[in-house]
Amino acid sequence: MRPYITLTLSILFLILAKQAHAADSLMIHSAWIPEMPPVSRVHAGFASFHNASDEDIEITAVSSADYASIEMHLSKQVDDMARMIPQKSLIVQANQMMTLKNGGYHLMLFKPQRKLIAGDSVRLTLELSDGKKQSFNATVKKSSEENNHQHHHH
Ligand SMILES: [Cu+2]
Repeated sequence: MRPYITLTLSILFLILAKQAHAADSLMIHSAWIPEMPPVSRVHAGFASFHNASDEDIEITAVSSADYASIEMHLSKQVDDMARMIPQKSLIVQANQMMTLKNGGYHLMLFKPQRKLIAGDSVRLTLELSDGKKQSFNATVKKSSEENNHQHHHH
């Protein structure tokens, strides 16, 4: 009986340790929201997700107190038309960097709950497929600002 219990506990510990590790393995870099005119009811959100673990990480939902709802989209060219296709989840592959960008995967943030201007910070929360949540800040920036910034790096 006893060796069996020990073995079960060891396995359980390994599983828990692995899950804890997985949740800490998603790093979020340079999250930003292009500043929009105050009348705009929908904003875009961009970031880089770095999965430093050996297992895929699935983002199943995104939320923020600053928006009524948030969707994950993929921009695609369909018959010469630019379409945005809602995604049920985003998968950040093991040991990969996924960069949300214009014309690719991005966040769509609906109905801002307050006036958001360049320099403001928005708290976003990701929900992962294992039930864990991970929060991060996105900075509101003028689009031109970010373009200049990116230009600098190249
Ligand atoms: Cu979209």
